[in-house]
Amino acid sequence: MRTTWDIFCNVVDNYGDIGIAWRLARGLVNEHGLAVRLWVDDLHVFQRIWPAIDPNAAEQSCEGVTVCAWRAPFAATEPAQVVLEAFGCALPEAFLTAMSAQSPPPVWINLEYLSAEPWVAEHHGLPSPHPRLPLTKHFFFPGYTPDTGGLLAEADLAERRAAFVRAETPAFWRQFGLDTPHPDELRVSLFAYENPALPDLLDAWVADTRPVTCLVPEGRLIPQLADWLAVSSLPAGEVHRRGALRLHVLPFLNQDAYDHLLWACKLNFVRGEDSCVRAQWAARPLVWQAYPQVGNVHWDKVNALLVHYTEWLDRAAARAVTDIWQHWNGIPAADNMAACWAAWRAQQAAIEQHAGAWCDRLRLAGRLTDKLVDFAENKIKCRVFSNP
Ligand code: TRH
Repeated sequence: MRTTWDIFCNVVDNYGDIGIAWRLARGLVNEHGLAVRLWVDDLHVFQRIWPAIDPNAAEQSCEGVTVCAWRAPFAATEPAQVVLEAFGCALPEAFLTAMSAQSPPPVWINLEYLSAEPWVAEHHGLPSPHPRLPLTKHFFFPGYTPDTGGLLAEADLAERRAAFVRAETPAFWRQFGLDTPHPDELRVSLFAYENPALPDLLDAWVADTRPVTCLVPEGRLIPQLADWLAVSSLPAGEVHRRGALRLHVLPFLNQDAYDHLLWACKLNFVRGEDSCVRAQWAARPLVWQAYPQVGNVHWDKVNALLVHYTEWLDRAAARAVTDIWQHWNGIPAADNMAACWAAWRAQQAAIEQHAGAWCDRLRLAGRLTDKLVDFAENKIKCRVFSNP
């Protein structure tokens, strides 16, 4: 019989929580044949990254996953064998009680946020008993090294990307009214939070000696871009030119089409967590903007990933990558954006080459879905033996 899983996702803001939960749910069904129920408290946000989702349905089947609206009060439901709480979203009290009434109780896992910081490996897999109920939650930490929970990636991701790149993607560009890029042209995708460094970056692209085409999916950056362009609105489909820069606003894409954009561009500005990992798997250079946290805690995350990412780069290229990432995240040590961009351009070839090698190294961390399934199946076996 197929092992059953319940995944709970509370959409805090943005798309990362549901983006990761959805990717994970699809992977568990497609690659491991599990029966997965995904509980989501905001189906409207879900629909943005996956348009087939009906935001009004209490229950629907999508890509083999049973998607349920997570509403309060939570209706009585029999818990699955494995219950995964995405990012400490706090399970409904009634559901916890139902879990504790089962014998043996479900395997309870909290999926944590991704970080390259060294403490992650020490915390991965640790148990935490519930203060009242006979339940134990386990912390599962994704990460960049083999001693962590690894990274989300489909088993066939590299092949799908290679096939897309081999096809040279003219059809992909045509859907946005764009030609295949000129060899001299730099196509950049830009997905970011509001950022004080943005105007200087755009100015640097305007002044570039070679053409830069920037593709921006609709979202939080649009008002800031409209200000910089001095236009009152900036709907999807608009194109603006300033010096060497051509700026295109794209519609917000579904999660798979966004992957194609990352594969098709020569440089990707990404943010948060999921797009950052996808840009790394794209084997293209990236600039990451971490999700801003109180007290600039996110700077540690940026610097920790930089340590890994630049380890095998030569000094000048490592400096160029570090400077532009740090400047983009507001970390004070970095130079001004014009200088960062000039240095990045000077090292572009080395950085491009490194992006492919980095992808090979990432595989050593292991695939999160495989590791999560192993973790849960081992716990299930232990319970069967201790509850004959
Ligand atoms: O949207 P985000 O800023 O999400 C954030 C982070 O995950 C952060 O860690 C978390 O704490 C916070 O939410 C609450 O960035 P992220 O993680 O890259 O997620 C974006 C998702 O949206 C990802 O799955 C890719 C998807 N996406 C599309 O499907 N279409 C698009 O056009 C774009 C730009 C993104």
